[in-house]
Amino acid sequence: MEKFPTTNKKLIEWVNKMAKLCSPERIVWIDGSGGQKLSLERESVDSGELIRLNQEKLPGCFLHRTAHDDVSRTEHLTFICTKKKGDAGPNNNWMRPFTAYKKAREIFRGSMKGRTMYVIPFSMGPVGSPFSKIGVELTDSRYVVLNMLIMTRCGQAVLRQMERDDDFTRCLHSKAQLDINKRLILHFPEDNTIWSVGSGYGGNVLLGKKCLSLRIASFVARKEKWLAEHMLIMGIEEPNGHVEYIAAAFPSACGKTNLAMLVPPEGLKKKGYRIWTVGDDISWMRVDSDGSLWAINPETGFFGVAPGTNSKTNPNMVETIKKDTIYTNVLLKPDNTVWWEGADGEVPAQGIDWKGNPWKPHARDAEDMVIKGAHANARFTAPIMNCPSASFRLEQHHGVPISAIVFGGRRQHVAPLVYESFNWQHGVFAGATMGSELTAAQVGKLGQVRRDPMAMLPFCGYNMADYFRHWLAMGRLMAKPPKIFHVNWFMADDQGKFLWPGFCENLRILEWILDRCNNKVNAMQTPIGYLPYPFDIDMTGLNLSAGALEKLLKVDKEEWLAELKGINKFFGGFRKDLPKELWDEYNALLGRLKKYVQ
Ligand code: GTP
Ligand code: SPV
Ligand code: MN
Repeated sequence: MEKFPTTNKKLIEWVNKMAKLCSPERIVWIDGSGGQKLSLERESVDSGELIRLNQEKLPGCFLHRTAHDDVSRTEHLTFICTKKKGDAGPNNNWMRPFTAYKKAREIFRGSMKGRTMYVIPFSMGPVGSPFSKIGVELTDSRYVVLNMLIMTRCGQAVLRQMERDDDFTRCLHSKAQLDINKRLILHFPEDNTIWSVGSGYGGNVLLGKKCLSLRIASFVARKEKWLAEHMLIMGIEEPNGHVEYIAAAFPSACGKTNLAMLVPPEGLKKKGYRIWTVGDDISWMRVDSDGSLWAINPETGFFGVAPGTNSKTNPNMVETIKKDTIYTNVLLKPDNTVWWEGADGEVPAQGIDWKGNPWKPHARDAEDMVIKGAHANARFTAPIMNCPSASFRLEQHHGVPISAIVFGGRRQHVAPLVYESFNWQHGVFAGATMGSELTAAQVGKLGQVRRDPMAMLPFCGYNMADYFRHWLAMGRLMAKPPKIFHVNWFMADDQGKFLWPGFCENLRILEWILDRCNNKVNAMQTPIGYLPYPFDIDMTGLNLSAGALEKLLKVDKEEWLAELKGINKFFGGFRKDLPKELWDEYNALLGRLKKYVQ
């Protein structure tokens, strides 16, 4: 038997059992040291898993290319495996645990032959915080190890913690043959176990992220009365020096990363606003003894969308990814730096595209489609601490108090720029009925609208009807619940052109949101909620075309009545399980709209 750097019996037994199944040549424990990281990088470059980038221009940076059919989360191959089908709900693919283990075991068997199995002990949240959760990921991918070293706290400190507390989420990953026909992402919330096989793409294989921190955590959070959400967390320092925190849920590739680290636009900067980034993807929130909601970001890195990232849209991210960053599926330039569509500077005259082929601008493929240099879902993995706006409260075990929760989708029509819900229950309805157009972060048809409640449709580890009930119950646990808002940065005119400039200008809307939280401004009551009076949005330094703001702040009765039909169908899918309160909200909104004279 191997000598293991732990006395945690559960851990030793499990590692041995999984090693027996996967037959690795050897087992290596990740200790979190710089020396081990350097050797892993060296080995990855030797094996071709990583390309070392120009170390003068991009110190500590690497490029990785995935298989061509392994570039985003595969929701149709992702399953929640509970004993009862109803516990997974209509929002999840379900498989019986026995069948799932059996199917996956066949793919895992011998899958690590000739390879090393890495053991990664990791903590989601500060090590030792009562609010953190520990996991151990076994993987045969160095790329996974190097990403986990950026995205989570891992190594010795976690093993030490596991001497005190032997509970952990068992995460098993093997890239196996990277065969899409033998790919499964399986969650066993009742066993605190995750099995992922056949993929090498981030969301499918960095098991601390979506699999543990959202699917498993949401299941646990319901039992333990807290919330695990697909939300950014940001601090907004007001002109008087006071910092207020908000959490916001937007679906994948809909602007969380960009909002979480925005740089105030000129007009507002003069007032003295400053942004502090706590997290860009996941928020764990619980009610503290003061009766308000407190949030931590369980991660330590960003796994962000590359295309569109530049000094105009996201200057803080441009700074963040200049060092110690792993780029995935971007274009390689002749000087060994990287590029993507919408990056700073000139379009390179040539390069190697994300598939590893020679590339020139405007080149077309056999179907006459322009060949992209970077994949639309190309990403970078970078440490939060590289970010100029990183919050000084990242390591605080209690996190930050949340003043407002913001929901938002990507909608060309219907949803106005911003509205405030009437109360917690109405806010839960606004979150539960969120719709969004599909993006490159999912496999599916771009642009098609789907319901994505609280941006959690792909990530809720149990029946969403129970999830809504849990949200409603959380409201009753708080003496000071945050106010709930809905935003939409993506309204477009008939030509599909965005009406709102977005990005840093979104701070103008956050200012209104905070003013509402602090009872500083009045608002217009409409059937869908409170909307700003146009004159209450500070437009200093921003010129919108005539009438644009009015369009952005309009509640269109006919569009909303049509929207309610879609919501009715969606709610109907949950049958008797849907909380009555949500139907009450639905009927109340329908009644208000019918009476509404525009
Ligand atoms: P995940 O990492 O997939 O969970 O997504 P995210 O919500 O963090 O997405 P991100 O911030 O990376 O958003 C990426 C896409 O949204 C890019 O195409 C951006 O150009 C676009 N985007 C972000 N903010 C805005 C905005 O305010 N307006 C417009 N029009 N586009 C935006
Ligand atoms: C998302 O798709 O919401 C992401 C990227 O944040 S992934 O980690 O791949 O899920
Ligand atoms: Mn995400």
